[in-house]
Amino acid sequence: MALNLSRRRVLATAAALITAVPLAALATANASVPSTPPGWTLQWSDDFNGPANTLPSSQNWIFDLGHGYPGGPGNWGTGEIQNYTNSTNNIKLDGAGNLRITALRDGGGNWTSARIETQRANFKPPAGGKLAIESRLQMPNVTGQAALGYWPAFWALGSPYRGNYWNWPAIGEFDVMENVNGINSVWGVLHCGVNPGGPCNETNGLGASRQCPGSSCQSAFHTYRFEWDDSSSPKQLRWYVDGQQFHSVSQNQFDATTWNNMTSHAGYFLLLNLAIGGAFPNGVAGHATPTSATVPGHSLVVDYVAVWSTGNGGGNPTTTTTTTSQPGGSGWDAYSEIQAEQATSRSGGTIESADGGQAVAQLRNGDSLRFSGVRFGSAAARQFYGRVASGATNGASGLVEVRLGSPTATPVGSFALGNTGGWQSWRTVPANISGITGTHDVYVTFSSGQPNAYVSVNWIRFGT
Ligand SMILES: [Ca+2]
Repeated sequence: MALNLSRRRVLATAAALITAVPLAALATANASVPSTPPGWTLQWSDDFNGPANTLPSSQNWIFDLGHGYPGGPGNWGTGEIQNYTNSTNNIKLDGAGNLRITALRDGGGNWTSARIETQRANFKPPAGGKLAIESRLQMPNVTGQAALGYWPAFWALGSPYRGNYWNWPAIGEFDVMENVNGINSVWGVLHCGVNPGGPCNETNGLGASRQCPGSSCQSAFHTYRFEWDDSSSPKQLRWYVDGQQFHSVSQNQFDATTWNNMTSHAGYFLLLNLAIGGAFPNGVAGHATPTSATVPGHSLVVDYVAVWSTGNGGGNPTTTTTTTSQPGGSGWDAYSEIQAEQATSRSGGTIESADGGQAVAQLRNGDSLRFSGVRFGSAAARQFYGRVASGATNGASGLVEVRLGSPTATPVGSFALGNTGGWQSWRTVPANISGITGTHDVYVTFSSGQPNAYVSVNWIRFGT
């Protein structure tokens, strides 16, 4: 899902290869997340099991709404025209173990559809290990003129994009599956570096495509997989359809800065969406899409999404999937995840297993965490992020505050938190802070007008 403009060169080549002869309309219904192979660990998954005509879990997914992120590029940076909603007309479970994202057009010619992204934004391999991102899905079952403008995608964006929206493509984008205009082909693309040009040849990105094996991408489910291999030399990114590799890039294609900018941050979040119109389908069609011939009502059908990891000596990868800021003689890196349970000192709360790691649970008014020697460097930090959950009842809420140097100093930033859907319903909440540079003792303090626990904290970090 290139965030802007078109990729005509890649596309023209790929389009010329299309012969689109669906072999079968076997659309097998729901399977489920495959069993985890020996040596691998399931990091996260959603099987989309649940009652028919309900939304997918908000514990797993964020619903992107409208025509862009608040403060981000218009039309999601791609020129796509639809309005994203969280209506079950556009996005729902089918009751048979699948998620359906459906593009609709109203009597006025206005298109609606849906786009979701994972709450988790820290998918990356353990150091020296591998990460696999996989989905089994069926593209909208529509081809030819009726499919003009359909643009389904399963993809990942670097976590620093969330809340910033203007740092693409340096933070990295992995397009595991993209398709336009009902063509029997999957595109896999890496976006990185600078736009235009740069090491990823933006705005095209570094991509490849191929027909779906056996039956067409539109007529049947296929399995789309991306692997980030931090264990090979050189390190490598690989794309697969039904187990057949069709694209790869290697670290030695890039300068160190480009590679580090897309791999050394906290990790990636995953997205599923069905766009209508925009630069990619327009570029392939050679004209604007959709057209009056485009037929609404077709769905991207997703059986599951799963993320596995392996490596790091076979230890428990759930504690090694993120870049963790470590205390010690050199203090903490403000821009990596600072684990709450590793606080230099703590007042209140209890350490519990949570959210794929550990967290300080059940914090209440008057509690605090101290992190001694957090290094912000010379670029002013203007964002604070807390990975938090709350099962607070009866409408209780409170503040999560950041202070420098003293637990009673005036807060440099804060956010309010009430019930997130439960004590294990984790979300990353941002707050603006005044520009901070240098090295400071950071205090996270908790303030509420009522006595009960209202927040658990997994980690904190800062951003520029
Ligand atoms: Ca399923």
